[in-house]
Amino acid sequence: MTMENILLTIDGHVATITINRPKQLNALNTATIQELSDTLDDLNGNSEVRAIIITGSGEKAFVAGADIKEFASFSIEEGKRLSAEGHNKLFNKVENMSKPVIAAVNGYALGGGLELAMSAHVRLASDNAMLGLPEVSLGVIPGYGGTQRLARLVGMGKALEMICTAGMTNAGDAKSWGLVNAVYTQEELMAAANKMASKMAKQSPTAIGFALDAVRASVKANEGGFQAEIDAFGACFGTDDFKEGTTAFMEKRKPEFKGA
Ligand code: DAK
Repeated sequence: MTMENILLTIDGHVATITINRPKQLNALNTATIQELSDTLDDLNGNSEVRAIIITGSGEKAFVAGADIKEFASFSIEEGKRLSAEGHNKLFNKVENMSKPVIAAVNGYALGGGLELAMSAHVRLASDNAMLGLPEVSLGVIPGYGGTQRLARLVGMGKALEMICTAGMTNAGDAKSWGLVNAVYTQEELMAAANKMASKMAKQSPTAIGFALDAVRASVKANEGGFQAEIDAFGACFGTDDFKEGTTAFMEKRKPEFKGA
């Protein structure tokens, strides 16, 4: 498989996927989502791999969100379809992996980037990381599971604060809220992620697979929320606010929302 947007290394039992679009702050376009999806399928079927790390290229960003320049032109139907597809292709796939996935959050984790990190089983962050769901500043809502997974991790109050202000939180606050497990310097982050992954890889892969299933079962009852998110996300694509939010981003100005 030729991959233009991600790098894959396998060292012993640990695989590391690096999203590699540093000039776009590793923003997720459809090609990158597809490459991640295919790679995760391969790794899930590779019994030599027992733990997976996902990180971003460079020192500035893990992933600064979905690629705004790409999704700005989507219609309501495309928005809904791509949201549902994205859930299955990437975000649910990460959460449902049979081996543990660690997100090494090495900088901005915004929108789809934070949603990707929240789909992982463990999040470690560098001390320069900034995390947030800025979607409402673009006239859209988190469409890749963020409305569901953020509330699970930090509780409804903090989740609604983060979603409704579109604000970013730093790594220290994110740790105190339970959004990330631990914070390291940029230099220490990958060593810490590898150390944790290696420790996981020494345990019984069968037992870990069952443990992941059991922990996931605790949230399966609430999956209706994901469909509600997909429907609401699609509806945003038909609004003037969405056009204004994405156009303002591309024109590098503040949006003026009319609420329509
Ligand atoms: N998409 C595309 N390009 C991006 C990007 C993004 N999300 N984030 C950054 N870039 C690009 C910038 O446009 C810039 O490109 P050039 O102008 O150099 O060509 C380059 O990366 C460097 O960014 P900046 O010059 O802005 O760097 P700064 O250090 O000044 O600022 C920043 C860093 C992270 C604060 C800023 O770049 C920023 O605010 N980025 C956008 C953050 C954001 O709003 N992300 C999107 C959240 S919404 C969907 C489902 C879900 C979603 C979408 C669709 N479907 C199913 C269709 C989810 C949506 C989101 O993720």
